[in-house]
Amino acid sequence: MGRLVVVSNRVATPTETKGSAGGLAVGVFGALKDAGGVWFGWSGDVVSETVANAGPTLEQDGAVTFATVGLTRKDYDQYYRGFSNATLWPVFHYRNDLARYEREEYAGYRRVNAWLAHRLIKLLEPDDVIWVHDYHLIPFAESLRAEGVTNRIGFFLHIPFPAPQILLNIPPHEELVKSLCCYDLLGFQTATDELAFHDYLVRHARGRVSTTGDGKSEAEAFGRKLRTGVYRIGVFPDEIAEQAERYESRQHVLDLKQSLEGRKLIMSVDRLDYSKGLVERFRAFEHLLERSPEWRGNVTLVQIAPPTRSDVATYQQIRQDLEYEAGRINGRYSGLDYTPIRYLNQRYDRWKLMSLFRESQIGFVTPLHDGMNLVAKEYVAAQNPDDPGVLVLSIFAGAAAELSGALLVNPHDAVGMCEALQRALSMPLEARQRRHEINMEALRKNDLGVWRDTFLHDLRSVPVRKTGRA
Ligand code: ADQ
Repeated sequence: MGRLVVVSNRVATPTETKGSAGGLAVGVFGALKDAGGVWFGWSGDVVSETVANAGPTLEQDGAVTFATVGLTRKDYDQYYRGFSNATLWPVFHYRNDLARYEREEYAGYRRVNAWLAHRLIKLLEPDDVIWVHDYHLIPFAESLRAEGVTNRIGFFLHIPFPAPQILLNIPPHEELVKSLCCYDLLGFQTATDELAFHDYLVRHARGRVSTTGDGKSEAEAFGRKLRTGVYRIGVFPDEIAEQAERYESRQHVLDLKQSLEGRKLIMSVDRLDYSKGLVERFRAFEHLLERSPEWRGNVTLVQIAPPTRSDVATYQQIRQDLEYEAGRINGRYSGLDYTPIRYLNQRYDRWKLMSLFRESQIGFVTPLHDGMNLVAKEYVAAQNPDDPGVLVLSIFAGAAAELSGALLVNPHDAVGMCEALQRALSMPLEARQRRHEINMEALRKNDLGVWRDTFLHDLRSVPVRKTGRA
């Protein structure tokens, strides 16, 4: 079996791959350790051109090499802050209204992909299998192929793939899809995402799609052939359960319990991002307090949302909007000893989050669009099976296709979300346990290891190309 080469925008540090039970970094690192190989990508540093070109920096951990490069300010602005996060991210999350398109940024995006691919080449061995992750790296395989690389290359998209009518908003949509067709295997989070990609091929690229016996698809477009499939990313539920239980009587949980004074707790944890539906969520909670006076003073929403991408303008706006909403709702319903929304703008350690999830009666996870949403899965896994909380989940999270024990809501329907909260708050133990069991079964059936192993098995089964150029 050849080595595995993982390529992602950011590379986890060797410490991150060990620290957090169940994290994505741990899952991917597991596969790297088994096969031996390289994890390649951006270090997260912005550096001078000389330093960037001197890379990659190599760090060895057993059979795994962590290979990272820095980006220049211009590359960072055009590739990362620009086309990746101000064009692709919003459009792929159906927020054309927040997207901008600049030709120079797109050119920078392609230039950085080609440059990264070139830097990887000297680390490659002939039978390596290459697994590329996410929207920052759509043209990566095309750049490798242009340099004659014939290895098997797979791509997993962590975010939604938009319906063709939405994708058309990005002027070079055709080039992007053509680049995707240079991969041997494309993995999507849900059947809806895969279907949207097929739809584009058939309706806008005169392509063809057929299904293979094993539920996967073969596609042909732009004179290229590739396979596609659905690989739902998961967590390691039993490790999370064990972690949540182990830390449930630590000081941070006791402090929270004491401060709640017997009130019910609704927990939400997200990166501060407009795709996560935070404003809509706060308004739904406001509806609960408005329509159900009996809950005023008796239920608290804890929202943990550390800022991300704070140098992208739309992220500054969402932060302001949320602060305004939290202040407004708290101004309306707070008492001398009661604050309805506790909005915390900071990151928490994973073990702390899991034990806080276990303490809460509701996990309130309501993105407007989300590839999967691992928080929903982590919330379920962290519950005490003897007295589990209820997951209230958006139909627009990829996780909704699997977690049929959740109360599903439409995040655009504030009253509907409020009704789901009412239902969850007063749900009898037996019903909560039944729902929890259904969800846990889904998590165990399709854990992070299954996601990783199935994708890699399928990628290794693809016939090798004879020439680099597609
Ligand atoms: P994200 O948009 O980052 O990921 P999500 O899957 O919810 O979304 O979270 C990823 C991880 O970050 C989870 O393990 C979570 O615990 C952690 N996290 C989130 N908020 C945190 C906080 N406030 N403090 C500490 N940790 C926090 C993208 C896609 C998702 C997809 C994942 C994985 O947008 O749809 O599920 O990749 O494929």
